[in-house]
Amino acid sequence: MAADYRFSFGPWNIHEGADPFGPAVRPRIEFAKKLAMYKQLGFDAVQFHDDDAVPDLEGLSPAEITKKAAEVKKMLDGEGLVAEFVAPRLWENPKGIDGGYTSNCPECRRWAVERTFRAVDIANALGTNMLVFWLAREGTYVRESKNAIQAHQHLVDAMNQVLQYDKKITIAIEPKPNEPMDHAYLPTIGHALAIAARTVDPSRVGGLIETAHALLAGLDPSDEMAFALSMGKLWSVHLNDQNGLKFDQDKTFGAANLRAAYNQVRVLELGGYPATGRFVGLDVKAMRTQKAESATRHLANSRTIFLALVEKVRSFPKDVERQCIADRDYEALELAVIQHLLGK
Ligand code: XUL
Ligand code: MN
Repeated sequence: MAADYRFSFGPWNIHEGADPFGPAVRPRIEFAKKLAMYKQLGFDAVQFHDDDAVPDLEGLSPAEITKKAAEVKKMLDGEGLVAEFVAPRLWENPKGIDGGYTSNCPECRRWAVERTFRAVDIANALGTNMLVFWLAREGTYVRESKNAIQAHQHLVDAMNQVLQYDKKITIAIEPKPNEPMDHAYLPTIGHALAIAARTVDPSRVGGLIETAHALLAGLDPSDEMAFALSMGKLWSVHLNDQNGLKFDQDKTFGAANLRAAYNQVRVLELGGYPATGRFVGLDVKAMRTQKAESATRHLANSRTIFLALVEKVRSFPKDVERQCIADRDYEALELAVIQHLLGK
C-alpha cells in the first residue's frame, strides 16, 4: 500500500517553534541532519525554497549558485532522495517587501524575475523541472495601493519570462487567499489556472493545492483538488489541516477534520494520483509545545493518517455507495461513510 504513494516535505516543516508572539523553543537542526531523517520518517522527496538549497544566494554569482546546488544534489543522492520542486522565496528579501512580480517598483519586479531565473538554475542542478509559486506578497493590504488589473498582467509577464528562460521548466502555482497579505491575487486554483491559460505555454503551468489554503478561502480542499485533477493540473499537494478561519495553522493532516481529510484522499484515489508519479507533500508544522526529541512526529503521523485513510477509501463498500446513489438516499450514504470511518 505505502508503495502506491510517495511522500515529500520541506526542511521548513522541521522547525524551531518560533511564532509571532515568541521566540524559538527548540534547537535548530542543520540541513544535513534533516536530510538524514527523511527516509526514517517514510519520505522520498525534498521540497526546497531556493535558499533552502543555496543559503545567502543573493551574494553569489549564477555559476556559484549552480555549483552549490550541485553539491546539494550529491547530498540528496547520498540519502537516496530526490528534489520535488524549488520555490523562489521572494517574501523575505527587502526588494520583495511589496510583492515581487506585482510590486509597484519596476526594479523590484525585475529583481523578482531574475531571482526566479536562479531558482530555475537550482531546480536544474537538483534534477527537478518544477518550480512552485506561492505568491506570498503578491496582493495588497490596502486595495488602493495597487492597480489589480495591471498586477495580473505583471504575473503573466513574470511567468512568461520564466517559461521562456527555460523551455523545460514547469510552474505549479500554490494559491492562498490571504496571509501575509490582507488579500492575495490568486486565492484559488480557479484563479491560478485561469492565469496559467494566459501564459505563452499553458501546458507548463499547473497547480499545487494546500488543504489549509483552500479552507482559508472558504472552499472544500477535495473539490479544489478535483477541479485541478479534472484538467490534469494537480501537480502536487500540501496536505495539512486547519481549524476554521484563523491563521494558517498547518496542523497534522486529518487532525481537525477527519471527514474532510478522507475526502481529499478519496479524490486523489478517484483521480489516479499515485499513477501520475507525483508526490504527496505534507506541509505540516509541529506544535510549539512539542519537545525537541519528538518534533518530527507531525510528519510521520500525517503520513500514517493518510495511509489509514487510503485503506478506508479502498475498503468502503462500493455496493452500498451504488445503492444509496441509485435510491438518491444521501442520508444513508452519509451514515455509511461515518460508520465506516468509525470502524463500525
Ligand atoms: C505558505 C506555504 C509555504 C509554501 C512554500 O503558506 O504554504 O510553505 O508551501 O513556500
Ligand atoms: Mn504550502
